[in-house]
Amino acid sequence: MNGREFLILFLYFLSTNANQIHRRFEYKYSFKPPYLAQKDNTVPFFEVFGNAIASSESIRVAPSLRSQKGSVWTKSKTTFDWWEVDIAFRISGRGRIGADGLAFWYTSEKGDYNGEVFGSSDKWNGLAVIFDSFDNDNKHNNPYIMAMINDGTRKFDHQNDGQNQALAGCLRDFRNKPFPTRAKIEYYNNVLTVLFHSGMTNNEQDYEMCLRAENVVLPKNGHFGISAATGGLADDHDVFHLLTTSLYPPGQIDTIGQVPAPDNEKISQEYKEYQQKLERQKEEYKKEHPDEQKDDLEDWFETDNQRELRQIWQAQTQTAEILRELSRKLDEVLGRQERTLGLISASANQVASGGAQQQPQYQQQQQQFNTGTDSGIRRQEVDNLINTQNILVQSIRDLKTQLNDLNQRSEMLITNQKQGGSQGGAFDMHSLVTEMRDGMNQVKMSVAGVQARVNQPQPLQSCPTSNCLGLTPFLIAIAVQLVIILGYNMYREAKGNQSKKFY
Ligand SMILES: [Ca+2]
Ligand SMILES: [Ca+2]
Repeated sequence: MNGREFLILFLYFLSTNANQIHRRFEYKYSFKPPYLAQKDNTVPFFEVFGNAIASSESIRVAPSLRSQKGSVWTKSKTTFDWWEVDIAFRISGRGRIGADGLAFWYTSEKGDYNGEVFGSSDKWNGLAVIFDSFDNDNKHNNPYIMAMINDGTRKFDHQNDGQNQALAGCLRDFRNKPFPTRAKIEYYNNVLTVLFHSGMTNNEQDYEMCLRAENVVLPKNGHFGISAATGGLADDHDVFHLLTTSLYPPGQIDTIGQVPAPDNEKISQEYKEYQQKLERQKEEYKKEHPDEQKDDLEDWFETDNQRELRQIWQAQTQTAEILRELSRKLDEVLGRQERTLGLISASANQVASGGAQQQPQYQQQQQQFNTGTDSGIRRQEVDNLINTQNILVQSIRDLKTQLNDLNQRSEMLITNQKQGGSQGGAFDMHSLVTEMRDGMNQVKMSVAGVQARVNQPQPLQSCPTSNCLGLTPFLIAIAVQLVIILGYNMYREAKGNQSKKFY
């Protein structure tokens, strides 16, 4: 790398670095749990006024009792021009309607909690972001979030909920949410932005834009504060944290943002001392409260409401997950369906354009089987063949039965002839011959029936059963039997005539 390339890279690094806003967390203008309040209920770097009560986890700025007022203010004024403040709070009450509300302040002087505006002074100099719970003008537009700038001359118009005095605002319900509601108030380059987190999830990213105003001019140095008040109706107003970050335009951190060296050392020393003091107090507190463990354990249990809310939230999250999964699967199915439709229309086009030889092999086979264009046999033919075979077997069985019957009769006839002599022989003989003729006719008819039914051109490959009997041998056997019987009768008659001659 030569010197020129290095210079270009260095300039590029400077320019990208210069485009970013510098942010610095301001611990002197912030509070957060745990150990939010010390054992004397003071909050480091803050002052607590009125009915406000600080605990290790939160500050109850105004409790759910009638006509309460409380506030918490930074001790020192800001030393930076631009800032972002993130507050997490919960306004909750049993009533469908609550009162009065909570306000975030950035003013040149601290407000008085005995004041008329949500636990602070009227005619303030600076900014108020008001979370107004109660609908004084009955326009059904509360709870409402609004920003109002005051130069120390205007009185807040409670009757109209400050409607005509607001810089900007948004209609959001911030009461009784499962998770703490949050607001991010940013003042940078004279642009005021308020983002709001509805408290429906515990996702850090769920902020929504509430308001944005340009050309906002606030006092150069001021105090941050939070105040709240109740009236005839009363909500609990709890604040969990206030986190301040100072903002510096790109390139300014080296000059303006950088505090002078002696000051820097002083602040570091202060912070170190504060940390040590905090640790000492923690240990003392533990010594003085050996049953603290038990109290901590109680935090592990939740009230019915908390449990219910948690379950609702879990169910909601699960439902959302399932919906996402369903939607994904539906997309998949739709995709497959489209692909299949595409394939079908493509193959239809091929068939139409005479490209049948390109069909899948199984389709071809299927078609051949159905139409019989191949040398193979059709399904219907196979069925016919089996039916015919069954009929043939049955007919042959019938024939065999009749043949046995005939055989028995002829045997009986011969026996009778042997035993009965010539008495009445002629008559018996005649009737027997008639019976035999009938039997023969039956056999003939059966054979004709079988021939009519078996009209298949192709002969059976093999005999289905052991009772298989050829038609020609069968007829020959009948003929032979008849010849024997007739011959025997003729012989008997001739013998009879001879004997008559002797007598
Ligand atoms: Ca109001
Ligand atoms: Ca209203």
